[in-house]
Amino acid sequence: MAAATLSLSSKNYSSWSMRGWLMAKLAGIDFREVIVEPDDADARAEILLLSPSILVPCLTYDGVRVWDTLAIGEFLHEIAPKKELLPKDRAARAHARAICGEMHSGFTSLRQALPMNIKGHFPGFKIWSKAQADIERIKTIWAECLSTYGGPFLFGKVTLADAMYAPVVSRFRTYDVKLEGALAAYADRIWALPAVTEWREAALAEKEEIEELEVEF
Ligand SMILES: N[C@@H](CCC(=O)N[C@@H](CS)C(=O)NCC(=O)O)C(=O)O
Repeated sequence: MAAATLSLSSKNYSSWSMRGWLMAKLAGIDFREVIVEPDDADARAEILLLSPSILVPCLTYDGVRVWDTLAIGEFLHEIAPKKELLPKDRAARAHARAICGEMHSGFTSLRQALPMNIKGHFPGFKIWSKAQADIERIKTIWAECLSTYGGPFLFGKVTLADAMYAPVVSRFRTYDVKLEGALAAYADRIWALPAVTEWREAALAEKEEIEELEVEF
């Protein structure tokens, strides 16, 4: 079997890369990272070859090419069922899929106003109302999951849902979004996961900076 590959872009800025990578780590597959620089024309051609959507991440596994993070998560769940990347219980699984879908298709204000930037830290960052509404919705999602399933992760054990929301934890840290109690503890737990630690250490070691995301606030 050819080695699996996962195309990624910046570890500091690319939240979808982070999600796909964390999912692959949770699934325990062996894979080679293919880092592509989206601004570079040659690299874009390379991404196109790897991923018909011209987006990262894209997983190639055993001759199967899967792009789009939700599809990657579902595929990994199928090939590594013992890892229980989605909850065993059907109702909990439906709940997990719903909040993964919500992350995948929503929270556009949060994404625009608070782009992922692991290296950045902007204390006292001013958050506009639409982004605040997204933050409140995310807090509600986390609180409901933690109280329904008892923690320590959203559905008890770590699942795809935690991978989907891990970049949000990063954004909250970067833009000084305050959390309390169980939510703060959950965010700290995500940040301390070995895979998340590995990812953020690699992000900190990255040299490239995207100027418009490095504004002084
Ligand atoms: N819906 C896609 C979103 C992927 C996406 O937007 N990826 C961004 C990086 S975070 C990208 O590849 N952008 C390419 C570019 O900007 O050229 C998914 O779930 O994978």
